[in-house]
Amino acid sequence: VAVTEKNIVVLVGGVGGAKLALGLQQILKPENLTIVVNTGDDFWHYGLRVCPDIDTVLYTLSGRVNKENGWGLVNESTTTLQALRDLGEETWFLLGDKDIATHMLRSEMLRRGYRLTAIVARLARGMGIGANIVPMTDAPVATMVNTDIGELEFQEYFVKHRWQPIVKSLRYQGIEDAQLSLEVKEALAKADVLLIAPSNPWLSIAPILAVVGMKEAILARDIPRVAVTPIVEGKAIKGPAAKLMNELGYEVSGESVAAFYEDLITGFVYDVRDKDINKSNGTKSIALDTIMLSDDDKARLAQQILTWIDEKELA
Ligand code: FO1
Repeated sequence: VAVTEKNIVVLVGGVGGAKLALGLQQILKPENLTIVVNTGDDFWHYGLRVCPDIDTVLYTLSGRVNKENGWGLVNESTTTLQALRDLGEETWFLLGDKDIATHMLRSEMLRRGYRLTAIVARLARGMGIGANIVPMTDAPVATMVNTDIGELEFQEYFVKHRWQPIVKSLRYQGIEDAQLSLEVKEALAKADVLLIAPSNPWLSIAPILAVVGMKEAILARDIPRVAVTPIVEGKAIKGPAAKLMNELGYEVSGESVAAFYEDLITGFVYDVRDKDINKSNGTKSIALDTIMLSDDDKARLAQQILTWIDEKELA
């Protein structure tokens, strides 16, 4: 089978993960691509359920994303937010007017008893996306960040405090009740390749892997399982990955990320800029240009990864 006929499942967080998902969308048939998204960043805000990573994927794959930020909608207005400010609210979390419509529809459907998986499918259809976007679980999970100024909800840590507090530890509240959905189970059962996007291993991928039965369902499959580094030359492309690794006591490098995934992966994609990669841990690796600026870069990287997997048969 040509690589583009294979079923690909990719685990993603926010901006970096959505970029690789867009690359994959460009080279795969929609029915062959399933994107499993972190929901640990989700929270209630002004009565609305906000799912930042899911929306980043939805907006990116539908061509609606604000490319400067990597999240939120393009051509957005903030009249509602200004009205909240006029009422004396702090409004540290930037909600655009059109973005609010997404949260309204989602919150209303949740109140009517729909599962998050069905809601995301509804939103994806509404945005004309053919690929399968599935939340990691239907249960509410909240990434809680234990810092030097106390325990913070994820968006308080990330947005309100601009990821400046020093992180001591993380926990995923509600994870013990988070089951695998039928949709995630089915996608993993028929996957020919599993990819882990260049998302934050601790903030984005670890919550996905912590869903009850997720690791087992992945390891049950004798398929290539390949992670892409979010660290290039000791730095994160975007966000707090490098700062967080340092605070949690890891060396900030692709090798550290490969070691973090060691039990799970059969292959690892480093960045070409990191020349002296240590391949001693037995995982097969390749160095590619992992920095995705243009849409062509995203398709190119996706194609290079799948071609490498095809040639190496990394199972
Ligand atoms: N990130 C920010 O840094 N500041 C914001 O005000 C902000 C608002 C926001 C609204 C909707 C949405 O879907 C995402 C938003 N993000 C914002 C991104 C969000 O914090 C994500 O969780 C991060 O990108 C981490 O994945």
